[in-house]
Amino acid sequence: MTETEVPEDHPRYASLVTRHRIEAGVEQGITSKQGLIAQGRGEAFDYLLGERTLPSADAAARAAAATLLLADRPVISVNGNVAALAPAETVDLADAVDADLEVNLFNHTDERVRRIADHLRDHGANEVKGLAGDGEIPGLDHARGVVDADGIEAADVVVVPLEDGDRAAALDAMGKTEIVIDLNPGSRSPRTADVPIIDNLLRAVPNVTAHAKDLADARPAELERTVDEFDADAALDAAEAAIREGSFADGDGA
Ligand code: PTJ
Repeated sequence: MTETEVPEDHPRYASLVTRHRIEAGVEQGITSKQGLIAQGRGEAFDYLLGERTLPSADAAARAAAATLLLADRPVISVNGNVAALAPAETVDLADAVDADLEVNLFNHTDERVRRIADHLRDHGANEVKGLAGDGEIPGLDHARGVVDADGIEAADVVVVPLEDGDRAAALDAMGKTEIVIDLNPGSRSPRTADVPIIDNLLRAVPNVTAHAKDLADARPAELERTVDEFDADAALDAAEAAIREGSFADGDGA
């Protein structure tokens, strides 16, 4: 069954389409095999969260939009899962906040960087960084620390969806403001982030874009207030509470 053959009235439609995208990503050489495992882990957390955007995640998405609009050099980091799941949505977000896109991989190969950059261009991106590899994230081994000098290395704000904890910590040590999208509120990366968005990438990316469009004419003082009022610890706590205290009563079974 391909993505277009999944019946839209299937109770697990969104989940099945997501799986197909990740599977296709692996077949196209965009997504790593480990990306399949990451997807499974994400799905489990999404199920526990009720497959919805919590009010705390929506507040985080708004704070993320304000942070990006205030940034001087924002960069959105794209890995193999992000490219497979939400290429057009990620390009739309970059356009809405005037951010650069940079391919940055945990399991780095030049071939996969090139394929992902082409895939993003097929979905409307103009310039995609990550091919120069002339910068570094200090404190990581070479392959995992490779970035572009005029991209992530020079950025003031970085969006790192589905990032691993080590790199999130290393980016934090470089003084970057980090926006992390991750379904697991216990992961080190959202716990390191200035703005953790505990939501499915597929919902979170278009939501940040929608908030950015809504805030496009806001004055800097209003954007700063939106950022200041956001409480990262409270957002993490709210997601953890939703997972621990949720109920399967209305579940449709996976
Ligand atoms: O393409 P590469 O080489 O850069 O590799 C990317 C992956 C994601 C494979 C790599 O960074 C990795 O192994 O990540 P982890 O350590 O498995 O962490 C992935 C995190 O993303 C986990 O906390 C998952 O819960 C979360 N996650 C998975 N799918 C989604 C998600 N969060 C939001 N939306 C999703 N769709």
